[in-house]
Amino acid sequence: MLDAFAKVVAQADARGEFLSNGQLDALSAMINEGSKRLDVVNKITSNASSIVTNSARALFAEQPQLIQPGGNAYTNRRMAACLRDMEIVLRYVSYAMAAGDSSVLDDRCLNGLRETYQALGTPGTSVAVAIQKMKEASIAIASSVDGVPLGDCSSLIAELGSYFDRAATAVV
Ligand code: PEB
Repeated sequence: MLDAFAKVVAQADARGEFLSNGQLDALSAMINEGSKRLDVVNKITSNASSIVTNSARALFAEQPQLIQPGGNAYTNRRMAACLRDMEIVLRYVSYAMAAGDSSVLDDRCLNGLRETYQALGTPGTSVAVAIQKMKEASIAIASSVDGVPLGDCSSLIAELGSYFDRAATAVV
């Protein structure tokens, strides 16, 4: 598990080189946007349950067969497992956002997840739709103004989106 700093150190060390100017510039940009980054993490963290439930509701409205007899989210047990899975993915995306690096998401959540869903008979494409809905909800919340003057958050929002895309791609 790496963060943005440990990642560039590992990359430079693998080549036996000092950190490059490009690497230093990227770390410096990361430090300059540090408070915004933590704000994004905080907004997701404090709205996690509504992000999960609203996204699940939207998924089941689009794909009602999932909650009908024979569907993979039919019965309370499977519904609970589904909501739990969505929360796990959102939690690891929030960790990746905090770390500025996807390795925690990759190693501890996505590694082997496609195969797990195949073995369970859980439709990965539906999980990907659920993740996409959490992406939209999280970006809407992270970019909301709340009466506070909003600076340019475009690169942080793009980065946040990329972690969700990574998760969605990993399950299909
Ligand atoms: C991954 N999900 C399920 C299981 C596992 C995971 C390992 C099997 C064991 C269990 O039920 O607990 N666990 C989960 C995860 C990590 C982990 C992400 C990462 C660290 O440790 N069903 C649907 C939807 C979708 C869904 C499409 C969006 O119809 C999910 C939610 N996951 C789902 C369901 C089950 C499951 C298990 C329904 C139960 C399947 C079953 O037992 O038949």
